[in-house]
Amino acid sequence: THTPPRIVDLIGVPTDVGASARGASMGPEALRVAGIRQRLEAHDLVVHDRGNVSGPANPWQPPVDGYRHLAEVVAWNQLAHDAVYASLRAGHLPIMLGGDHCLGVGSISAVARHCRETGRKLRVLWLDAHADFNTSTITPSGNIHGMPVACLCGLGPAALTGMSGAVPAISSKAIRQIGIRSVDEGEKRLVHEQDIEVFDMRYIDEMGMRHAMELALATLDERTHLHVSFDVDFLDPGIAPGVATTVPGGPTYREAQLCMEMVADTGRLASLDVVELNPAFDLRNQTAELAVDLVESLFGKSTLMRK
Ligand code: Z70
Ligand code: MN
Ligand code: MN
Ligand code: MN
Repeated sequence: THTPPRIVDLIGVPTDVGASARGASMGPEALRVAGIRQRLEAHDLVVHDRGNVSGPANPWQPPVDGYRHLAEVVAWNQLAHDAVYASLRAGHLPIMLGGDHCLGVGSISAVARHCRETGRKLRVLWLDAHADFNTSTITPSGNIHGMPVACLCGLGPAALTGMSGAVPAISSKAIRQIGIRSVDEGEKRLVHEQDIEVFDMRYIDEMGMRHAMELALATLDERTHLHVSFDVDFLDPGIAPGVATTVPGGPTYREAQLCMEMVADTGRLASLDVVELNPAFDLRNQTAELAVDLVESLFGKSTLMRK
């Protein structure tokens, strides 16, 4: 059988307005320098590098009413939403190169809108050390990169919760979180209240990455749009120092590879975020190279055993 070449759009969104430290705005270029385009092309994908969208500067201000830089975060997310939505409408597979993880709101709101319009079921895999489920009243920092999952579930400022055209943008039942190991006190309560399915590091230690991913990827079918939101701080800091918020005890290289390969095996991956890569903390771009290596596995880099 003949399947048309899959077309991937690389969408750079160079911002750090939602982050705790400056530098994630250099993420898109570091991923390009690490060869993301060429590595995807080697897998028979057609890659369009759409360049970077252009948004407001980082004013580096303290929080106002529980949010840092809310206006700038909204502006960048609207740009991300519009670019991701246009890519999906064209039948392409968008890869958003962040940028900090506040951008998950815009990217996944676009995916949610697309799924609503095309009658698809959405599954979101959230690979992260953090649950990103804070709100303005419980956040310890005001940093909006700690809030995107809550916003997508309808908890947050209207300008972010309504971006997909419906509130909530996604059902909390559509989300699976993997690798979680740093959750704030109030945040914990909210994650339980919303009944988010979490495979935290304790779970992965006891049951293994294979079992966690088998459950996280269960009940997908041919109508499922699978979105992966890959926060690079998911990875153990020993292999991935190039993030602002390292949390010890993350997945090893082997565990991360298996995670990505099991996603590839589903054949359902339809959109991707790569966020929180921070070249200001990296060593010789090694974390960018690792992220590209793992993205390659997400798209089915084959081993000897599996074609
Ligand atoms: C903390 C907060 C965070 C990174 C998300 C940290 C949030 N829970 N940090 N992603 N890198 O401030 O809300
Ligand atoms: Mn995150
Ligand atoms: Mn994180
Ligand atoms: Mn290959």
